[in-house]
Amino acid sequence: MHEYIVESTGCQPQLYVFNQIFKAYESLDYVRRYITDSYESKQQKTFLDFWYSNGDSIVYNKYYDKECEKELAERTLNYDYENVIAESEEKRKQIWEEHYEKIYIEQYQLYAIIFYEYYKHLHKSLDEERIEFIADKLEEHINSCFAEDFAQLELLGLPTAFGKSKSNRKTQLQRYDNLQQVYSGFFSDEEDSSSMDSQHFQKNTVKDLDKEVKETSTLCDIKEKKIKKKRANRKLRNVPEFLLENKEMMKYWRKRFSLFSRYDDGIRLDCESWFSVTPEKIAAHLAERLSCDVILDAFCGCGGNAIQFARTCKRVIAIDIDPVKISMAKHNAKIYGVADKIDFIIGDVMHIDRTCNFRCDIVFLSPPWGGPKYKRKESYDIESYLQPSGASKLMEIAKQFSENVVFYLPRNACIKQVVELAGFGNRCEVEHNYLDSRLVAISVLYGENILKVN
Ligand code: MGP
Ligand code: SAH
Repeated sequence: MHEYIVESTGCQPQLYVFNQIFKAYESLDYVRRYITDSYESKQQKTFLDFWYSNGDSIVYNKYYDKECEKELAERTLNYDYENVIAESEEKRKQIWEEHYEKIYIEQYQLYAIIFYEYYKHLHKSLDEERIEFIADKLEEHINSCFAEDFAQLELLGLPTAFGKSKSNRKTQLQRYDNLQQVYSGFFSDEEDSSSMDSQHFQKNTVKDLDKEVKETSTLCDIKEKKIKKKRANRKLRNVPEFLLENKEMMKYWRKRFSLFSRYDDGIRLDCESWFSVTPEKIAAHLAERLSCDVILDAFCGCGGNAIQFARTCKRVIAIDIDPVKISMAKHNAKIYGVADKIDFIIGDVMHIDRTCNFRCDIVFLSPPWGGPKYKRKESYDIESYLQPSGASKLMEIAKQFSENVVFYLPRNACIKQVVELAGFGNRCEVEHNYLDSRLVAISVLYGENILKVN
């Protein structure tokens, strides 16, 4: 196991994706080498990757004037291309110069929390499951390696459970007021500090940001309750009856636009789909990642994944056992204008007609997890709890159609089982999908052709 890859989108809710490659039955030495790498340098490296690939979109998303954009687009229609392009570039440059440092610091603060959560999750899941290759002595070693890093973060006041229940929250958050503070003493890793300098942030360009940053440090302001959540008095209109009847289900209604950005255009969902659908940003990210000619979405439900796959793949085969879901999926796909790229099939994945003999590039599996109660288990057993059968059986079926298989699984899935599912000596890539600071689910990629790191 090694290698982090991180991705994100630049607007709310922000998607963070951390990837980790694992090899089934890896040697002890290999793991030891991995865990002795410092937390700080990993955090710094992945943050920089994140910033270099997303920083500009985050800055522009926040500051690029929508009106100005509209006006420029109109002028493009009037064939004023050259001036429009020059003006637009000038404007972007100006926005970047004015705001990037402030946004950098804000993003750094958020990122540090999310990465910390991710790291804790990763270690906990490896540790708790006592993955075969981690012997008792190694466990001690992990603790001693990371105790210092974690203690340092605790000292900085970074909350350990941001976004979760109140009782878990720490009340204080370190405010970094300028780039020097962000880096002073926090990152001791020489190699990484030098790469920082060489790439972007020459210290002599750092301005005094005191006032400016304090005003815009959103995270701190939320924590200090200066920013109040606006949603309190919103009326509940057009809420489906079955959601109103069940308090637990109302949280899914509140995040309906995160599930489908075009929810208000008439998206249809039944009860099971409300809690099972893959949020649009995660589905879109997976679709980008798995772009290919033909993809099989074997448990398509109301179409959360299938719709996004249709945007990046030439053809989608979408199967579900429930005819109601298939009809909703068709309807929803029409709203997104992609229905003609999807072949909808009502059928039981466990009994696909073996004579139909089709192949596809990738098989995507997001089976039922047993309802929202899946999270009551400390560690989710993917061989016993997944429906309609255990992960190994599902993998066996999927492999009839392609060597490349992707599972969408609960965030508390037993990592030992997840890795072993790759088969002896094979690799898999575990993606942790966060929306803002919440770990929503993990996606696991099997098959050398679709792994990111070769
Ligand atoms: P969740 O844990 O029920 O929501 O589902 P949330 O808000 O993270 O819960 P909380 O208790 O932390 O507040 C999280 C995500 O998991 C959903 O958006 C779905 O994408 C996915 N999901 C949940 N369930 C129960 C299923 C399921 O049975 N099958 C599939 N394929 N996905 C599911
Ligand atoms: N990824 C989907 C949600 C899938 S929920 C989305 O984003 O919208 C899991 C789905 O699996 C449910 O819709 C359920 O009807 C379907 N299902 C359960 N057993 C099945 C089986 N044996 N064959 C095919 N589909 C099945």
